[in-house]
Amino acid sequence: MTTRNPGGPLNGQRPSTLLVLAAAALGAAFAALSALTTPSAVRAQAVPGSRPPAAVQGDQAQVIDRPERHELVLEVGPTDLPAHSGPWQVTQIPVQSGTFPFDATIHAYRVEIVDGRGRPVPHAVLHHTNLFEPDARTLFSPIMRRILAAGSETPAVRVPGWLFGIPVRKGSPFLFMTMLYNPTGTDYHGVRVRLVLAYTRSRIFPLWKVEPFSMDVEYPFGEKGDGSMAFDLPPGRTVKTWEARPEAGGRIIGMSGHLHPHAVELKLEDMTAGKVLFDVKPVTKPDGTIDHVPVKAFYGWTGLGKRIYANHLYRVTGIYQNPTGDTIYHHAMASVAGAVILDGGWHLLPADTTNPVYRKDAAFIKEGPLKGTIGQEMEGEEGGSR
Ligand SMILES: [Cu+2]
Repeated sequence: MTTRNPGGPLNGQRPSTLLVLAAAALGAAFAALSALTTPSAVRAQAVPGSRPPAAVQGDQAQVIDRPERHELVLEVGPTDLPAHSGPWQVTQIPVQSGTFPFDATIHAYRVEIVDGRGRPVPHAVLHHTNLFEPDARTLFSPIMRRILAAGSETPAVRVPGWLFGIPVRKGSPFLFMTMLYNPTGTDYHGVRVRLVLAYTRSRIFPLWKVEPFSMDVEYPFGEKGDGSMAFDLPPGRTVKTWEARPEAGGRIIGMSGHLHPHAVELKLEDMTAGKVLFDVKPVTKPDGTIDHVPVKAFYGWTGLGKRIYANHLYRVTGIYQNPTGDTIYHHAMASVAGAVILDGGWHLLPADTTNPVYRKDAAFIKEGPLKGTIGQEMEGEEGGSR
């Protein structure tokens, strides 16, 4: 959503930025985790296979365990992707559901995309993918739990499985959403998307089970209430904030965020204690666009993590400086994301499915990847951490 290019492959239409945000933010959460350890991110690769195409155009994701590789594969599709198609020109795969087959923690994930003959498809066709857990909520908002997310630019993310992991539980449901398009000049048929989760099943490891979190200045649904997290930038300075109390206390072990061009600062404060927990300026490229938002890992002599308390109020702030004389519409986003060790050990934060905020979020998710409003295209989406 950073560039205005109505003639681009996405035809000037903007998918739900709520979900785009989730992809960026959860990538940031994993990036924060990996910053605590030796980063060993490797480029996501499609693994060639020779599965015949099967008709699975229902609403169930296939769940395939690869026990020898400690990988759980969630697969959706097939669909066809004609060359030079925006999201509105391809047949999107509806949101698919499934259940986790066993208790595990996830410490790495990647996306594989293959065509009907099992050949790899370029990751350029993936706009974003999200994994939700309907029975649970997020730490700072009663919306549905976001387990992880990825976009085409997301490298495979990996942290040591003995050290950290995000728990999933046997029998708990998930929703898997994928948005595809095809900016390339090649037609792809029978395309399937696989979210490959590297898991640990151990009574001892990982040492820390963590919960991802994010806070956006436009939470929960944006100023127009349509799920769009993008806001307008009038000339000069714009400051946006959102405040919430977390559902549980804990220790934040790492953080990053997501910003667009003209952003100057992003911070998270404990308003109750009057403390700044995170305060960064984006790293920009020579042309002024965002290269990345710094990743901060919190550990040192005083121990692991920065404390957050359930009875404290937290504020996320995004600051922009628009140097042009004109308002830039639907331009800006600002969110922080990270990973928390919950007090008392990891526990599910149960969803209150009667909460109106939960219900509205769930309705947006079930509408599928094209939910959202007409706006700018998001080819220039950037600024998340890698
Ligand atoms: Cu964005």
